[in-house]
Amino acid sequence: MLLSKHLKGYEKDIVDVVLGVAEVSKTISRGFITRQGKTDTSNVYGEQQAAMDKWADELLINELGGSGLIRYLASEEQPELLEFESESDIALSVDPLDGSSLLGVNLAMGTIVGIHRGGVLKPGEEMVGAVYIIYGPLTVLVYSLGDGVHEFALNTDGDFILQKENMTIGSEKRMGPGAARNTYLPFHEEYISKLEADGYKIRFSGSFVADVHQILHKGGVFTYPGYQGSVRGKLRLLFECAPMGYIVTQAGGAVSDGYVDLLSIVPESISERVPVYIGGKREINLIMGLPK
Ligand code: AFP
Repeated sequence: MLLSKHLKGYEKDIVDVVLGVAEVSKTISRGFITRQGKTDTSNVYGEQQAAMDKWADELLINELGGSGLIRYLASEEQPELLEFESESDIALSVDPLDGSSLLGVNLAMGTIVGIHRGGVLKPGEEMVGAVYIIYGPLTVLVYSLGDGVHEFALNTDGDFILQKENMTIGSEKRMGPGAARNTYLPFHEEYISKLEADGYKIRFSGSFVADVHQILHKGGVFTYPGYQGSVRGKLRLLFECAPMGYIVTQAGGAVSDGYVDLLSIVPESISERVPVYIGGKREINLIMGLPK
């Protein structure tokens, strides 16, 4: 089944945005071969931008912002919220290319899109949906608009074809522990030790979107915790953690900052970082129940 057919029945403005994201992702998937380098600029987090970061960001801004389909776009690669001429109330929070530091080693990376109405400074539980694309051996698109999680793969005709419908998170024991062990806070050290004692195997590539995609399929937990030097961790609430948390929650998993449901957190700024634990309910309940 084609993505466009699977989307029938959802609100047309949302469908048009999901299809627009899908079209931009096809262009991004073809851009890697000629954009392997770094630039001399950094984003607001002080991270050097890859050529692909900036190009993917510009594509999403120009194609979606110029389409009239959206009113606002917040991007990990932009310092401020962008506003466009549009009758729409749709607002997107976007990581144009998560995992771009892996460009040189050809590991999977992806695009993450959170879909909101009226603005982005709202808790993730108020999102109307989320989409992510993984650029790997396959280019896959996963979306949820509040009625299950569904996965598509890009075929040689340039169409996204349904692979899995109503996905539920796996139950294997895999973990992405995050940060550097010598900087762990005591409760995170205890958490990781408990998982290791229970036989969890490490799966951590350096690409949040790809690592979470693996946890969604196989089970377990990904975490990028608060650590000595940054108690708020590294990953961004709006651009990474809330959209992926929305999808994993829709698949029967859960997401937390270690204390509360991450989707209940109201962002104070578009650039807010947050510690993240995302995966099966068992693994998330374990961290939330640990004394801190
Ligand atoms: P890049 O987009 O700069 O590669 O960062 C990726 C990321 O934000 C997230 O996808 C990874 O889980 C995390 O950083 C890895 O961070 P470390 O390099 O500190 O392990």
